[in-house]
Amino acid sequence: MDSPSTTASGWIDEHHQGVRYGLQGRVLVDEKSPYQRITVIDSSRYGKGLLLDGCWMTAEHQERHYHESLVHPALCSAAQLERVLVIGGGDGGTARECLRYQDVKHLDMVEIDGRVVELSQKHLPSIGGHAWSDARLQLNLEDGIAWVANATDSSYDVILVDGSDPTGPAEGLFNKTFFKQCRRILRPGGVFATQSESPEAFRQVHIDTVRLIRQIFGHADPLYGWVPMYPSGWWSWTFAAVDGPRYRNPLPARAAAISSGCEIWSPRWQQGAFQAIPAFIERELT
Ligand code: SPD
Repeated sequence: MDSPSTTASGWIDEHHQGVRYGLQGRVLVDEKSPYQRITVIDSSRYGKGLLLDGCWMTAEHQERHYHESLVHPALCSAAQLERVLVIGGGDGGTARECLRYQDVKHLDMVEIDGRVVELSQKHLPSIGGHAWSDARLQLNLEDGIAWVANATDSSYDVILVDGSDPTGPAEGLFNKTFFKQCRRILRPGGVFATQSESPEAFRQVHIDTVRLIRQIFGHADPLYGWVPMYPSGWWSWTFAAVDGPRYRNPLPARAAAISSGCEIWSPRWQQGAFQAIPAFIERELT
């Protein structure tokens, strides 16, 4: 379990492949849960933030880059939104964005580490926002891999995987068995999405993840954006559906209801973000 490195001059850094990604600030909490090391910090630039096993997860004033990119292409395009599943996402940001859609009737959040939820609610309450008190949210402190394996066929309209990097507790969220189970429990007309790492800092993991999801669902495409605090700052999310690339086309009525409350996502931004596939990745995927 890695801690972020901290310096006497107040820098908190994630180290990745010989590069440091850091914020100036101070550590508020640094503890071990049964699953991982959890660190909560307060930074001058992005407010309070969360690291797991020494890797940046989120921060108050930067989280929208990540959460809007993961949620809105999926929720604006699935045929129905009645039942949504979020695997991971213990800071609450993904659930918060999902619950902006009135058509969502029930959201299962399955987070393995209850301590991440507790510390996020205490120190980063703006990230989960109203989601924590929304009656449609059911918080399940369980293993997401077991949850999808045990779920009924065709039981969710949207499945979002908001895990950490593929080491430690999130490792099993990147393999064939897991993606096959997700396909099995997705309803017809449904959309699956997962964070799929950086095309620069996790190049091979990214390529392998997109290939595998495409093989299992039939249709899958990566969308590219930025999360400046993550390794390289360049990030991706991969969307999949069985009945065609429906995630590329936001339904106008849903998009209109959501866009004005977004900082990053809009139908226009989404179109560009799917198009912005770097040439070296496109060659690998064709
Ligand atoms: N390298 C960081 C990948 C983290 C993805 N999950 C972030 C959690 C935000 N809800």
